[in-house]
Amino acid sequence: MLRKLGRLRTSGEDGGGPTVPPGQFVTEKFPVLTFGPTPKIDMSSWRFKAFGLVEREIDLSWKQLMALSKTTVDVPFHCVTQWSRLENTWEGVAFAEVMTQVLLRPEARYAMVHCYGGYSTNLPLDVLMDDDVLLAYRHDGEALTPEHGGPLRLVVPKRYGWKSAKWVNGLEFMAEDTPGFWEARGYDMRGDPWKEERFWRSLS
Ligand SMILES: Nc1nc2c(c(=O)[nH]1)N[C@H]1C(S)=C(S)[C@@H](COP(=O)(O)O)O[C@H]1N2
Ligand SMILES: [Mo]
Repeated sequence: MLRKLGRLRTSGEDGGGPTVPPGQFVTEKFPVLTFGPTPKIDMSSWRFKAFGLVEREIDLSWKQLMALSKTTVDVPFHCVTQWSRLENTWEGVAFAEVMTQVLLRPEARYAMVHCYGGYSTNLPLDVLMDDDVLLAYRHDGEALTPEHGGPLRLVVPKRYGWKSAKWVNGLEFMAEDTPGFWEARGYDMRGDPWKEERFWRSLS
């Protein structure tokens, strides 16, 4: 059940400002939003690659990724279809921690996040390096289910949900901002929920 948020947190509660971006409804549920089927992923052949504008490509196994240090963040999740789930605890590896394994070429400014199943989304590196961005494998104390992006998904709390790519398997580093799956189909290149950067043209 989606309920309209008629309540803005007052300054007494957390220092002021609304907790929900404009045009969003709050839900306690966790809807599944996927274009197409949930991909079947075999963990023995699972890989995470970094390529494009890197000095050397990397190709990590699950074990290698899990050897990196872990982090937990408590953050909201805002889908462009207007639901916001305000309290989410994600556990995983900080994006910045993954980047300790990658030596970028100086021209790299953006990343295309690639996924099992063929989905992709583009983000600037400065957004990805924020300390609340992670590659998550747990949500609210449970292993991330396949529908929600297990074994591993990106979480970018300060952008609409379509940027939080599920079933991530690679990062492609780029000099120019290039549209991903939804961005090529009318979604905004940036997708900041506080600025309501939803679509760059009306979707048919
Ligand atoms: N690989 C992949 N990642 C994806 C999507 C998708 O279709 N495929 N949908 C996006 C959208 S639009 C949203 S709102 C969130 C939803 O995540 P959830 O299904 O865990 O709620 O996943 C995003 N990541
Ligand atoms: Mo979404």
